[in-house]
Amino acid sequence: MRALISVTDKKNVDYLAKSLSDLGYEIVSTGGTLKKILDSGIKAIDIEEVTGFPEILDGRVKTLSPKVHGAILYKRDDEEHKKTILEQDIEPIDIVVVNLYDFQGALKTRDHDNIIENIDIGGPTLIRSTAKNYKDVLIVTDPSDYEEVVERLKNKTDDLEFREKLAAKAFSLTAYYDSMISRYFLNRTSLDSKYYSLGFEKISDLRYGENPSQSAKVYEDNFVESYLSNLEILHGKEMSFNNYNDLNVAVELAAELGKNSVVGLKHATPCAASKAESIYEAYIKTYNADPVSIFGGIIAANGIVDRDTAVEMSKIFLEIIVAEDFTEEALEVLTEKKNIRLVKVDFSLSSVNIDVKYLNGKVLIQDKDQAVDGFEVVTDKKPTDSEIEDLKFAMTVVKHAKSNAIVIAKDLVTLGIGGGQTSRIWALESIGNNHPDKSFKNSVLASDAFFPFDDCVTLAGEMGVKSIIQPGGSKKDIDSIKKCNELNISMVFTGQRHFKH
Ligand code: 93A
Repeated sequence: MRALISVTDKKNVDYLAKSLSDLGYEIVSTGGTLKKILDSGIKAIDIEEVTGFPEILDGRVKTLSPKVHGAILYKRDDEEHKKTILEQDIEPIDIVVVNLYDFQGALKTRDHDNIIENIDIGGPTLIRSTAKNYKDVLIVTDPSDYEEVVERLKNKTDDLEFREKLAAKAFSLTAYYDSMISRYFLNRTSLDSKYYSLGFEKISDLRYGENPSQSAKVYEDNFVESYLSNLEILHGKEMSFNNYNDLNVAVELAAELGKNSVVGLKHATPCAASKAESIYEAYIKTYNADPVSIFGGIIAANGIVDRDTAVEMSKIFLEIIVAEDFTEEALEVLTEKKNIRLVKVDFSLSSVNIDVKYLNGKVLIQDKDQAVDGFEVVTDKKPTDSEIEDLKFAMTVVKHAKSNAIVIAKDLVTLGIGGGQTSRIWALESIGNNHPDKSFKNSVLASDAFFPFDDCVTLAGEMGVKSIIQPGGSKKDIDSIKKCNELNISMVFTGQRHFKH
């Protein structure tokens, strides 16, 4: 009986080699792995003795030999195969233990030559050969399986079901590994390939999905470094499916609004936002902008939460506070609340320019909606400088609200956000209805898409709006422009629609 061991992650390999050796397996191994095994005082032979060929090309060719792959791939119950093995003087291999060159780690070095060197060829080939012949040969790719493998071999419970599971794990590893390599090359060459594999690593099971009846998991996209890559949960229960989804939107918006902005969010749509001189000031403004919806919501702060801010935040029930960081004193205040989640994200990392939607058997992949940029004044009246700041602010917020969406803002604070409405005028009406006591005098308005009629302008004028930003592009733009001129409202067109569904 023979076991071939060739691993980059050498964790517990001595335990495994010793156990297999004790069970009567002859250990065959490659360069670094062999050294580690021999150094632990376990008997093993060099792969070169099996291949009859030295490791060449700096180890690029070590196990790529018919002596190795014949030993793995031959079907034990096939007379022709058996004959061939005997004729070719090939000694069977019964167990293959492999894990791969650290391609993911090499990506971080951003050194192309080093990355190329870390593309494992022989390893995946061993894995695929063995997993294909899983009925006869055991494939072990995960060090956390070593103990179970040894136990099952000892008790002779390494049944077909177990072997097939190990094969499934092995093929999912090589598929993941290849998808990382393919993304690296597609990225470099900007090739629009016919085939596209993303490749995700599971980081945890979630208690449930969007609703308790749905099961769910969370995976990491190791190919990118973005806001949520180094997410740290400093306090509170584990994150739920909705927590992740909501937090992502809140962070994206706070990042786009910039330093010292604070976003309040519920059900993946912002309910209030502001940008100020400090996180404290921004939090107070955001809270006051909608003290109703924020109950049980998420606060994203693009900056450091200090003690005073924490005291204010602790006055209401919040699901999550996500921030660039928290001072020690702020943590003391906030950790007194058991149910709140305190999360740290790195706002200095960038957003990932990819948006994926899985439909029933179709996958839609698009670029992210780009930042708000540039506009053209279309009315007689021009917006003032401070109105321009507010218009850009409101457009940034409306971009992150569900369509149809309208945002009214003033002095870099939202006065009302109407999102997720099936009619545009309802989005605007809902702002007035939801904030009955609020004055919208001298405010600005942003719309995520054009006005099909002049009804929104008419209502905005009645509410006290003085300036409007919208993409434009309706056949009836002229009606809205005329109405603005009539009501002495300035209006700008961006030419960029921001639907979000
Ligand atoms: O360079 S390779 O692609 N060529 C090979 O023939 C080969 N065989 C095994 N890499 C190869 N391996 C890999 O070497 C294994 O996948 C394993 O990760 C690694 C172990 O090398 P060492 O034992 O020298 O540390």
